Amino acid sequence: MQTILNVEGMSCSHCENAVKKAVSAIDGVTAVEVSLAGKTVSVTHDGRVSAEDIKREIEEAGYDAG
Ligand SMILES: [Cu+2]
Repeated sequence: MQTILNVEGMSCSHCENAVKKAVSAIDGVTAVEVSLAGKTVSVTHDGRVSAEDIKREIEEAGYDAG
């Protein structure tokens, strides 16, 4: 399964890595691609993970996801 979300608030590669790290830590996530320029995160995951789970992790890391 793949979920693509918009991420607001990333301004540098550190932010990009912070989002990648936070989302990668979710149980059931197998791949994460973050685009700083495109303000998106593309997440490959299994059925245990919902878009809400991903959103929550990104928000806990300090960014806005939608
Ligand atoms: Cu940054």
